[in-house]
Amino acid sequence: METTYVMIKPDGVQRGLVGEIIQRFERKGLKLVGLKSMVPSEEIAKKHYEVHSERSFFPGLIRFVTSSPVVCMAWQGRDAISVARNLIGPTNGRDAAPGTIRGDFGMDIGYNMIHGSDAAETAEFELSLWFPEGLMTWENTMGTWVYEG
Ligand code: DAT
Ligand code: MG
Repeated sequence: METTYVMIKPDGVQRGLVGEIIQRFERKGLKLVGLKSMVPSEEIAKKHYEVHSERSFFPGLIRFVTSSPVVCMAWQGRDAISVARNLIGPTNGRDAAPGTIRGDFGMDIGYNMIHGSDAAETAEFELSLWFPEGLMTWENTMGTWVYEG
């Protein structure tokens, strides 16, 4: 089982898409093992996007992501990292296929509503950054009808 870090960014919250977005992960069959909302500090935002710190869009990205609440989530399942990235779609909403979150709701590379970890190492780093308190362990009885074996 993999666990991935997913975050609805300020534009997704401001646009009232929180329920719609969470529903897509739920319906897919992923298990929710972490959920909270906060206005991120500059410190946590900079750590999260550290790989982009030399890019020209970095200052604007930090301003944006710290501007109002985000919804932090941890979703678990088989291949959860790639499954979540596929639900989310490519970075620029204008290139994203309909059916993906960015394809259905996004028109801009900067305002793309949602973040999803891109690899096992980044998932581990991001989950410990945003959920230092740890994640929930629980039995999802519906899971027996999500995976055949
Ligand atoms: P993703 O969120 O699809 O993993 P990324 O890791 O390449 O994309 O970039 C992180 C975020 O930075 C992305 O969601 C939006 C912003 N961003 C990336 N490239 C950008 C660009 N060329 N101009 C403005 N914002 C950009
Ligand atoms: Mg990324």
